[in-house]
Amino acid sequence: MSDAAAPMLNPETLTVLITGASSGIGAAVARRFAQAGAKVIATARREDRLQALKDEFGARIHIAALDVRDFAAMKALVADLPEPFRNYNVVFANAGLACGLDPAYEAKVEDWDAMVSTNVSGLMYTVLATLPGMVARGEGHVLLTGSIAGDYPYPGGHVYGATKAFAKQFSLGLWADLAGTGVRVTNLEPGMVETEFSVVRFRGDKGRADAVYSDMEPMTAVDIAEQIFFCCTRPRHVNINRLQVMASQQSFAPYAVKRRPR
Ligand code: NDP
Ligand code: 8X3
Repeated sequence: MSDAAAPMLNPETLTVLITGASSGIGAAVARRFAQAGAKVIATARREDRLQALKDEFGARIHIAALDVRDFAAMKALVADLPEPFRNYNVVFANAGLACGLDPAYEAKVEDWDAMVSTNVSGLMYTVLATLPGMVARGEGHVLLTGSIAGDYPYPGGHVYGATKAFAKQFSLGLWADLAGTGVRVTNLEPGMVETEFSVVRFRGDKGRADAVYSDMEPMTAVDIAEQIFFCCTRPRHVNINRLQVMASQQSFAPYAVKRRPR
């Protein structure tokens, strides 16, 4: 037994496949790894945003416009990867969204369907399309973007929180299958991060989105990218199962008590 810490993984040996790379956390993770010399496969629906990444980093980035809700498209992505990107060894399954913050009894079924199809089905499709290759190669890492909302409920969070609870339990189940295969699994569970998340949740209402982060300091996508980078570059005998992070000015809601009117 040695007292010396094992060295971190060399990021230049990593090829990182990212969903939701056009914005926010996914875009910051793409930049973090590309800047460190990794190769990056950047995917999302908005191709112009992906092209901006490609323009910034050139041959180190492969881009593909796709919708994670389309399993055939996910499988085609993996099958058609150009040679330098074929042996990806990190998958960051990150694409996701919240739609609305209305109470459950006023919610729209379209919003619930959008969250389940993206955050649950899209997550499953990403993992199922990418996992066999990494297991066959005996090397890889799957990271899911969960959320504190998967542990702690809040008013209006109903289906969004449930999709993130799925991510947490899914990651634990994956790890039960993957331990010993050389493929690691991490569920990252952030609290408030200022990205386009709230603009999307409030259907483009920028004023309402900005109010979420007013008079406090939320985390940034770059903060989260640093945590992902940390998880991925631990030596191979170390697996971080779950990593939960909050902004320093965020904590848990007190128990709600609905008192009788006097
Ligand atoms: P953004 O809205 O900035 O980014 C979301 C990303 O997901 C975009 O790149 C978007 O790309 C992509 N995306 C959405 N739907 C699809 C789809 N159907 N197919 C492919 N890509 C899709 O928000 P964040 O960066 O904050 O969100 C990233 C993840 O982090 C989400 O899973 C979110 O739930 C989670 N999260 C966010 C927190 C926060 O406070 N911001 C906290 C905890 C978790 P495009 O529209 O181009 O397809
Ligand atoms: C996003 C964080 O607290 O807005 O997953 O649900 S929260």
